[in-house]
Amino acid sequence: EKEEVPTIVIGSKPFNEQYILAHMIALLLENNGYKAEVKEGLGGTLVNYEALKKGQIHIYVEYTGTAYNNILKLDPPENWDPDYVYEKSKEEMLSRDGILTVVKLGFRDDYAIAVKKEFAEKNGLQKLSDLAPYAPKMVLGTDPEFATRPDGLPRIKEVYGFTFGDVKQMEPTLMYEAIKNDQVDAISAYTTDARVDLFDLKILEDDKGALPPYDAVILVKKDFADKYPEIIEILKKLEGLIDTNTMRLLNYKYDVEKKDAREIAKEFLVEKGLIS
Ligand code: PBE
Repeated sequence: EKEEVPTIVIGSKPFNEQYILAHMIALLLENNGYKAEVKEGLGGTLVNYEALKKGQIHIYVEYTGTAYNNILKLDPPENWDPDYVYEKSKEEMLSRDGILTVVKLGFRDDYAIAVKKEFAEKNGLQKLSDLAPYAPKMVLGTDPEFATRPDGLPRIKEVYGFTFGDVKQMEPTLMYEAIKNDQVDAISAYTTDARVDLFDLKILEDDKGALPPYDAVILVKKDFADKYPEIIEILKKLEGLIDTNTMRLLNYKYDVEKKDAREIAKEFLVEKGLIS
């Protein structure tokens, strides 16, 4: 083990891929002789970001649209160009907070409003605009952030002009069961979650382009990166390695097959030849 380097602490938000990816980073570092510790479900977006700024954690996985809107509070551009959102958030996190975007993992995990397929078919719903006459009578199930984030419900209200009759906030993983069991009528689904298809949900097309793209990126504090350049080189092995379908499959193993996040991460890295 590399004695001079402190234990590398990896934060995560409280959901499937965040656990899997945090363990993936930890395993990769451990395989290279470092000590690593995963904080599973440390908190939401701002808890992880603040902890990173303060040096309480060293690494976590964030999403470009989340950084742009929720962390940096930047105004939405005319059109959401994923490259622009990536570049702009990368630049601003670095200049404002000394946070480095080191790797784009290769997948997007977007927010999307989903309803039951059955409900969509019965009412001829294809896109978010179609929901306007129904929403005031519907209950939306969301994660703890979507209802208040500028890129969440407030943005939908602003662009589409409707709101839901009621909003129930819950842990992300519970949204899918909640709609399956008719406890809510729509959810703020994550597009990498396997349960969208498995539970016969329909994602309503964001026809007015309200919501941003969310490319997954690894964030590290710049002073830490400068001090330990080898760690950055190791993290770069994850660049573009996980496409959206792959992430959905890994999440399936966690949520449906009930496998351990660390095991899922390990299998994946072994299969890719990145750890032995
Ligand atoms: N997301 C979409 C959110 C939750 C779902 C992954 C971009 C986030 O963690 O910011």
